[in-house]
Amino acid sequence: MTEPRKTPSQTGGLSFFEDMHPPAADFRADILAGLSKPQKALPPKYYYDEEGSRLFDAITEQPEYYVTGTELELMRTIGPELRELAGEGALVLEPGAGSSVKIRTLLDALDSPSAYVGMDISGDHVRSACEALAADYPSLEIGALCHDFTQSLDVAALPLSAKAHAGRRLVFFPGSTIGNFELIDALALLKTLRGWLREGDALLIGADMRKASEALEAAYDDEAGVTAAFNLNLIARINRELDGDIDADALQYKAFWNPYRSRVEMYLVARRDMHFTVGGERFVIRKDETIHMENSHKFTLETFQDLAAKAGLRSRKAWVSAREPFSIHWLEPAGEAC
Ligand code: AVJ
Repeated sequence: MTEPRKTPSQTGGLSFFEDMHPPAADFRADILAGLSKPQKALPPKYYYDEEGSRLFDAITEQPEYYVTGTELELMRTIGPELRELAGEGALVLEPGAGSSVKIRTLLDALDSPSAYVGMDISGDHVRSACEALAADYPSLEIGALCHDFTQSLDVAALPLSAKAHAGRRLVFFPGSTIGNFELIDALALLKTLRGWLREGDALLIGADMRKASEALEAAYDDEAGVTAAFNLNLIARINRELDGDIDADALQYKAFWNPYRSRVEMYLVARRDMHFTVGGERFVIRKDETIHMENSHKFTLETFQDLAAKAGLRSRKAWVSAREPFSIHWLEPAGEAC
């Protein structure tokens, strides 16, 4: 069931807010399942509680974490080309919309975009982010959707104006978020996004690139310890919300570049044998055993384009930043996904 449409005055400047009721995440079940695996692993989507979101923003300001600044600078550089490729009156759709400056950079570059639709699994989050955007872009048609980007989406059914529906659809997926998925899941996600596109529409997506292991390991284990704190915050959240007693001081954050899988892997390593309880269940971690926290895959232009091609997306244009290599791809639907 979808919520009834709200008038703009009720939605703080938004044309609409709709709750597509994404399947509720089960924090307890997911954490207990992760801790019960032979290789303990915690799902990274749970990083982003209030403190976690604050810590992630702080990561993007660390000198070693080149990802956010590099992508933003590249977006600014290619603005005129994006304007050309998108044409007039594009409908911009952003899965996993945050409160980021990247979307503003894109909207500023485009030639009178017809509408923007932000989507996020957290309804409150996407609603306030889109309301803030609406305050800055009062003449732009803006909608917010509580939606899980791994679900399909009928774009034609969104309550947008005829003008917006007539525009070229431009799906914006920045940040190299695609790199946090296992390749098989990244492929599935690209296929899902491909499903939102018609002939002539496009996916604009950021993908971080392979580079020297020193730069990668520094980016994911900054001097100031913010990335370590970001990881340990999930342990604090588990202790707080699931009545856990994990001794966070006995866990050491460790990030390393795995060249064979072309990804940075992030772990918490036990400094000693640990016995703990979470959600009423008992667990043991031996000294030097790890909890796998996250992966961040790094691509070359070819490996990313090959992945996109498998999802039925053809590369129209790709740009690489001048300093730390980061790529932005303009992909268009090509035949069928395999
Ligand atoms: C979510 C893709 C933006 O992998 O670079 C950063 C997540 N984790 N530092 C990344 C992350 C630790 C980040 N992105």
